[in-house]
Amino acid sequence: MLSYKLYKFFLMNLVGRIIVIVLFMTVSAESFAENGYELWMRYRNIEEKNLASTYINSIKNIQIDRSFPSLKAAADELTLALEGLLGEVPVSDTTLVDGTLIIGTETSSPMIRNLKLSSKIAGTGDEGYIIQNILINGKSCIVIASNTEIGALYGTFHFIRLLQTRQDISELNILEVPKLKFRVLNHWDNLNGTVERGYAGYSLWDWQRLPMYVDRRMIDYARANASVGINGTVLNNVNANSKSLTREYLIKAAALADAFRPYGIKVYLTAKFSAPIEIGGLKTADPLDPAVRKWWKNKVNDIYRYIPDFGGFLVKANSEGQPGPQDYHRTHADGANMMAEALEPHGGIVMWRAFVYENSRNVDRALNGYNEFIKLNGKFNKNVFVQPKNGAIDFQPREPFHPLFGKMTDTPLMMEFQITQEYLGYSTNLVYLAPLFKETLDSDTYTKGKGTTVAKVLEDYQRSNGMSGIAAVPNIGSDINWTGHLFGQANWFAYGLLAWNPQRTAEEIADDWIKMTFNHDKDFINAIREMMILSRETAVKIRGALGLNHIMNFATHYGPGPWYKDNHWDARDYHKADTYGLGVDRTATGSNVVAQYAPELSKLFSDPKTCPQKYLLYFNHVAWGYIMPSGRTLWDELVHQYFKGTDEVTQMRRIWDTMEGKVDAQCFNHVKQLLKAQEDEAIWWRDGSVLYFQTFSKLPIPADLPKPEHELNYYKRIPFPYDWNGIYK
Ligand code: GCW
Repeated sequence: MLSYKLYKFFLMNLVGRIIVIVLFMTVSAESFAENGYELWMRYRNIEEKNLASTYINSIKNIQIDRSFPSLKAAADELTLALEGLLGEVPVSDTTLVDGTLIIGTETSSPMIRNLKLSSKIAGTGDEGYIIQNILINGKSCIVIASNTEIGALYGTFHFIRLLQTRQDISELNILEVPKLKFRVLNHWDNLNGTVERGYAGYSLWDWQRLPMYVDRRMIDYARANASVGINGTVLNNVNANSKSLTREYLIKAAALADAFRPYGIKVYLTAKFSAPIEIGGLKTADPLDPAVRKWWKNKVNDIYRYIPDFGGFLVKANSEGQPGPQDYHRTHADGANMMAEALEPHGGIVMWRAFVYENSRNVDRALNGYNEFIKLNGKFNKNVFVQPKNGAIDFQPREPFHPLFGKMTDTPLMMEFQITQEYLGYSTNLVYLAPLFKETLDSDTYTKGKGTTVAKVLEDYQRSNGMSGIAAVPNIGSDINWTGHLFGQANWFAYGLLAWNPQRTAEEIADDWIKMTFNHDKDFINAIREMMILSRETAVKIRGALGLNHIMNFATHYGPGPWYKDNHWDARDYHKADTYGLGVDRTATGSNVVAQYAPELSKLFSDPKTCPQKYLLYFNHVAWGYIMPSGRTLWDELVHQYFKGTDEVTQMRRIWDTMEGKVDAQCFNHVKQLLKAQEDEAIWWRDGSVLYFQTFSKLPIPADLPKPEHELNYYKRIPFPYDWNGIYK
């Protein structure tokens, strides 16, 4: 009754109406607060008046042929960007004026054809582009030209990035070609909508409503990927479900492929090795069985009927319980080649994962992947990639590069990184991953002499094997800001740019991302960049100092667990703490993982004096009293690392706290809350781990450091409510 009266009051009364309008405006303002949905494609008005008018004068007329889908996508993006950045959209006609922006290929644009840029454009390959200021008939123009429409779209995104980061666009002479051909995201999305190790809500793929309904979000996903050059997406989890290969699901996947195509993104699927049995009605999945081979051929032909540019399969076989060729006493090569033969006539590829290990406490897991695959070097079809993770264990905060890099001389390797923070505090923690990616890519394998970096190894396969590639497990989900943590967006962004060009630095990528996501205040940029760069080392100090790894809670992969053990798994296998010291002996006196590396590295890693400190305990079992380069004993250094790590998180939190008012309030509070949680968790890790290792070292915590507040058992018992295994298995 009361509400009816109020309603009448508001409608009938002038003051009431004004109140309604004000209320509406407040609510609208609130709902337009920034929630991170736009990602780095945040096209806010350029406030610097002079710069904005220079840009406006340089972009007065856009000439682009919208009848090509990728060029239409480029034109749409430019419209959106220029409207946002400059407040106006240039005309689009055929007149040539000062400030004409010409975008396209020699096929799509007669103007580009007439410019005689052929030899230059030829050097841009299938996906590259040039961006250049050119005087045409006395008019200053900017030309974005390429061999393919997708190249022009990438060039357009690059051009928009120049504006977003406030670059001078009067003397452009850019030629970009991606260094790696396949730049892929490996989603771990399940058909029931959950995401394995996904911490940003549920899967983006709406299997129920596809193909009738394709959400606008699919286009925004494609835009984001294209803006950083990602050109492939594996839709489903490597812990695969055969159903994804049934007609019902292929039709749905085809709808996604159609949506992504203008953005240059190919769709891939995971292939469950036992699919011929599960959905094909066969009795076996033996890769040498003719009926099985035929089944895969037919299945692949079928897929191409729905998705004519289907990318291929990603396969996890004989790993963590997944079926595979070894179930039939065949090799990984037998399995991969069977699928590769079916895909080859269509131009598809196989990405065969090298993440295999014997689930046995007697074997050092770091040995397995290399041993299994090195003997198959050169035995794979030419359209097969073997895909190792960046390190031999499992996406740890820090691991040395996987020893297969540089050693698989005759079979191309495709890098697999993880963007989702499975071992790095989920989407609660701010950890900028570009330094991690760079560390691996820049690692020198020495396999063809000094300077044979992992990046070079990956790139060289393009010349030797005609294909090169990189993949990453994304952190993307249905959360409104896509990645759970706003700063998680930076990791998606950084992965894309590094996949395009592994030479780029973590710092310059961070700078671009900050400018595109937040603002252009120099002090803000410097402080946030510093915080981001520091964040990875900070995470390592807390979760894997001095080369420690895999000492998290095993059930959840969240929080500390150096004490964790069950029937199959014991964290002590990964840290080997005893009264003598700490670390895993992987030298010749131990599991001899060092022998899998080039002799230069093997020698370096085998001696605690020459082993880089960051890998010390990965390769060596070191005495508690061993004197570290700092002059401290190993024990004191370890404890110092834990304390330094937590201090750094506090520092990060404080830096962010000073940014109030410099970023949107909603974003500010989001990050502020998460940094507080990160700080609390760092203390949990620190105190729990220090007290646990102390039970072996029997040494006191250095006098200059505070003592943990509680007993070890307190930290061991801290529950983690989000029991991943309980929910999804
Ligand atoms: O470390 C493990 C993860 C699994 C994952 C696996 C893999 C997809 O805990 O969740 O399964 O790695 O990479 O295959």
